[in-house]
Amino acid sequence: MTDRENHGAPERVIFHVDLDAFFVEVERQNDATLVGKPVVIGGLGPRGVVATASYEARKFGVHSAQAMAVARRLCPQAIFMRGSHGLYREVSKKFMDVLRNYSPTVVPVSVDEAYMDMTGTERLYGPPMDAARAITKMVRDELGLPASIGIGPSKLVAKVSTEHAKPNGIFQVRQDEVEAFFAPQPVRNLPGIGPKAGEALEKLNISTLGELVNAPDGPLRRALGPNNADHVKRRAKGIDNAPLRERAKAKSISAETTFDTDVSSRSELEKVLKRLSERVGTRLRKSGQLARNASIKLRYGDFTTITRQRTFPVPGDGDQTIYNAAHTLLVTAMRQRGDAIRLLGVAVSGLGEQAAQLSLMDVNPTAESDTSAAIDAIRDRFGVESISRGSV
Ligand code: TTP
Ligand code: MG
Repeated sequence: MTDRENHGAPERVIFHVDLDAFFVEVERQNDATLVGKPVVIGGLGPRGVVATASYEARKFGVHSAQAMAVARRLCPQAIFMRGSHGLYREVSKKFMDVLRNYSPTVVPVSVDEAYMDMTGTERLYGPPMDAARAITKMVRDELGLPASIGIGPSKLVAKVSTEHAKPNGIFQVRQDEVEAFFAPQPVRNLPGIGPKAGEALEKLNISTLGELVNAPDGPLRRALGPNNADHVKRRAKGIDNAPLRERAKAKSISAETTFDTDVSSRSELEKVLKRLSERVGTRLRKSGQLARNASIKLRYGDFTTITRQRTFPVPGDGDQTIYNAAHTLLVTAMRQRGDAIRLLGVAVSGLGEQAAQLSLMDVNPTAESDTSAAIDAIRDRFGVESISRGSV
């Protein structure tokens, strides 16, 4: 007998809906010549990063967060584009509105992804598979975009199911199928297992969720920390009782690096600052929000730590916007105290929807991104050295 039967509560029906190759499919709406071809969207400059790739390009190994230079090597025949970020935010809103036709509980988790509570909707829409088919059809009819849906008794199971549904599919896992579904999955498929935890588990010879469930607690706790180990083990069994509406959205997005040896070289710090800005920018754009401020965090060799914050002229999500503000802060801080630095961090805050409305009022927060695109286009034609921005 399962826990659920003990409690007599009805099985929850949670949908996790995620658009397929979101940025690419929006571009295809505007330009049908992109259909069926490998398309890669992201930063086109020399240090650019892939935001997303069409499934045709993924076959060559191209994926999100990869260096654009690597993507170009793997799939030189692809069409490379900077993308239209203001448009993605607008389409994202319409997508969430479509979902709200089917459930009062729609919880967006990123620009192209939401959880829906579909418990008790059978009388309205029929079995979950039928409801899911109706939703993907409406998304296709209204927005022209392909979506995939994972269905499960919890957010966790629904989310993992979506990976099996993609692209353009629906995949349902019922409560009594959860354990068997999870056991053979690689540990990294479990949301929350990042590269670090993945590595720690690898060292313990744990590669699947089934192995994780059966691993002895001692080593697991030493590898992941005592509280985290228990939590991860429960999730590896597919146990997740989290309500759909969890904590409030993150108030900030940050990335930081601790150096092996303290650094005082300005050019070295600028290089790292650039990389951190790009990492934060990528996550910000994925969240579909704009930020009002950027901040830096500096920890010196003696462990004193400072943070400094700066507000953007207009809310933005561009790597360059973030880098410019962070750079100004770094230069000022270094002038005040020139000691070697142990840790460098970049964050954005003041995240919000209110900011997105600005773009509809023609204050164009992506103007800088568009400039980047123009520069990138010239670079593509005449080589990297032909034009460089004054400030960098
Ligand atoms: P995802 O849903 O992760 O990716 P996707 O929609 O492109 O492809 P699929 O869901 O079919 O696997 O992210 C949604 C969008 O967010 C994506 O189109 C581009 C953006 N994004 C980034 O800019 N950087 C990233 O690292 C990721 C993962 C996404
Ligand atoms: Mg997606």
